[in-house]
Amino acid sequence: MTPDEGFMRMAIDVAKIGQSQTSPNPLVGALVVRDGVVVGQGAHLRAGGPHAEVHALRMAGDLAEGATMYVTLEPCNHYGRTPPCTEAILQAGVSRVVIASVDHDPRTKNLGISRLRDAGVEVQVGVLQDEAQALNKAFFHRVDTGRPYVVYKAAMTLSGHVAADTGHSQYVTGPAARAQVQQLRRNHPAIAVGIETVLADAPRLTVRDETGAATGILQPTRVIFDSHLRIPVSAKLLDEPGRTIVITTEQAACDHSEKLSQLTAIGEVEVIPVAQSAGHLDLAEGLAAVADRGCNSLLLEGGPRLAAAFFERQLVDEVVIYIAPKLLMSGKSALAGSPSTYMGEAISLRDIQVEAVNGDWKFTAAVDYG
Ligand code: AOF
Ligand code: ZN
Repeated sequence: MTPDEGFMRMAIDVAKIGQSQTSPNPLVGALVVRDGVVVGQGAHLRAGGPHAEVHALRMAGDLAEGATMYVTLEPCNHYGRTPPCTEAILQAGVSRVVIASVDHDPRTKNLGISRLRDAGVEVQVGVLQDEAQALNKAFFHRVDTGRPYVVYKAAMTLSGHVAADTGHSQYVTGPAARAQVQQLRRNHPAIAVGIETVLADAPRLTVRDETGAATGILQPTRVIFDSHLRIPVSAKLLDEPGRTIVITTEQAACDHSEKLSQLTAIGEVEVIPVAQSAGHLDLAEGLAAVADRGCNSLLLEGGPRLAAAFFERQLVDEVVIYIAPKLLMSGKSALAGSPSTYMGEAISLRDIQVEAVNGDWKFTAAVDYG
């Protein structure tokens, strides 16, 4: 590992401090290094807060003059919620900037690098680039596609069932796997389910502590896909702390205008009408609305019909599937899409990781639509 890689590794570790709390912004870490000594460090912790470079420069003070900055993402060159980092870097007199990954935000993409170079700063790009890009795969996905990075999560038996025929599902996996799911919810700014799951299971879709109380200042945005606006105004998740977005069709919003105004009168509830095709709402348009509301990623928790519709429209990017070593002789399948005819229709998974979780198995993979 070269000295540059060594410092960039530290900057990546610093960036991780902001994990799951910076959306819609990226994770960014920065170090200011003078004569081989780290004199400043910073992480971006939340949208609207100072950028990583600003924290690091403040800590370094006068020592930033003539120093090297290591930063995991190209310094911004635009006025957003905060002023451009390129100007702060130039003002502090930093003479060399080492960058892991170019920013994809069109307001800055390559412009931060050229601004610094034009001002006479030595700039090196691409040190530990793959790791830095992996860190921000959700942010880059949102900026590149206008939709959140979608992770499908399910817990099923080895026979592929998520519940018995009666709908009974408590519990498929053991306590360790269920605790991991709470952690997974913490890692995503949005959680989505279909209306059938809301009606059948009355889920709360909150991050909870051991006592069952919804905790923390960062509850995920709950997203309900509800083509016909069937959600009852009394649904308990509408009263949970945090924001709820109900995505429905323009037609349903017209047909149920009274319910629509009752729903929007509840605290942090927003109903978003989108276009309709073949009787169902346009999922991609719904996802774009979620991205526009500041969510870099979305955890899709089911049910079987909604999940299959997401896969059929190629909208799932990654899967996290917990498998319990149990066989149900009959039950509800994890996925319920259009009838299939050939094995060749199967969607392939790649980059598979399998992990034992106290008697259950966790299976993580990227989705390959070919
Ligand atoms: C950096 N360092 O720590 C972050 C950057 O609304 P703002 O002002 O926070 O700007 C958000 C954009 O700035 C975001 O889309 C991304 O391009 C960049 N984020 N850049 O140099 C940081 N968080
Ligand atoms: Zn910045």
